[in-house]
Amino acid sequence: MSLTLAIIKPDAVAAGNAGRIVAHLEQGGFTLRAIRMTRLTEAQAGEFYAVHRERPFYGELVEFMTSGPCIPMVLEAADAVPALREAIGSTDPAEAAEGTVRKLYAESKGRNAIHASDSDENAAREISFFFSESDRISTAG
Ligand code: FUP
Repeated sequence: MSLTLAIIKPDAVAAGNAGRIVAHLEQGGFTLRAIRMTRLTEAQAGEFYAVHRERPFYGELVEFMTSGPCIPMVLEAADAVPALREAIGSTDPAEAAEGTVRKLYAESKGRNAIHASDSDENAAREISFFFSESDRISTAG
């Protein structure tokens, strides 16, 4: 088993889809290990998405991610990183496969409902960005 980070983004929280997205992921085989609601500051969103700093959509991305509360969570599954990437679907919901979170709940490429770590290395960095070791509850046993 391994861990990954998901964030239910401000569009999905505002639309009242957070519970449905958590249920969808749980039904898809992911176990919740930590979850909280937060509103990112501009500095936090900028740091989280630092890798995109030079991209043309960076300003819009930071503005969107700070526009309202979001829900970061730690999910556990076998090969959690690729499994969650598959479950959320393509960045652009128009290209996302049927049954994926983005196909079901995303509005557009920018307002796309959910974030998921794209590598084990980034998952470790992103989990520590939002959670401390003691926030991650083992649900086994
Ligand atoms: P993803 O890993 O699928 O979330 O996609 P990327 O890492 O490529 O992009 C990170 C975020 O930047 C996306 F979730 C939304 C935003 N983005 C845009 O707003 N426009 C783009 O053309 C590409 C990404």
